[in-house]
Amino acid sequence: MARVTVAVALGSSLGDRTTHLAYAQERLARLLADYRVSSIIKTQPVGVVGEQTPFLNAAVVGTTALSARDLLTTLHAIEHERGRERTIRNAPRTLDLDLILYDDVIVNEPGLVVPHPRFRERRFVLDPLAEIAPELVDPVTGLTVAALHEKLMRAESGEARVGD
Ligand code: PH2
Ligand code: MG
Ligand code: MG
Repeated sequence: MARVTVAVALGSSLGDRTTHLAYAQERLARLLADYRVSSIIKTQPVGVVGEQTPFLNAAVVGTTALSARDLLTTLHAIEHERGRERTIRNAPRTLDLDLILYDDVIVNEPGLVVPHPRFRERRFVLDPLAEIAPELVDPVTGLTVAALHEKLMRAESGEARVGD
């Protein structure tokens, strides 16, 4: 199969967050070619109940010959290597690796939805992704990551443009 460009979002909010992210970045650097990695940012937990430790978030981009399903399986395996336990939704986690974009492919299957359904509303995904891959295109909206990022920043600052 031909190589495709993919974007993965990384998050950690439990345990040694820096080490979990460093481990994931090293694994992904070996898994993907044409590898690009963002800075790590500290973010307030979004959509969680009660007090939680801040997240460390980052994004990586690269190319792969793996299918979306096989890539997702590998991402889950890496999460597992950091002791990720799946309890309740949005529980604190050692490592979360989300497949954000898989080339221009749209998938809606049980357990596999790409582009990630919520990434357009998430600063903790779009800030690091726009840093390394502003040119990537979201096949659902047809907008670039740079445009999605600007749109989200405008929405959060209370501005709106005609047509938005
Ligand atoms: N991930 C979530 C829910 N909320 N908040 C931040 N700041 N960072 C995340 O990675 C994150 C979140 C679900 O995976
Ligand atoms: Mg997630
Ligand atoms: Mg996840």
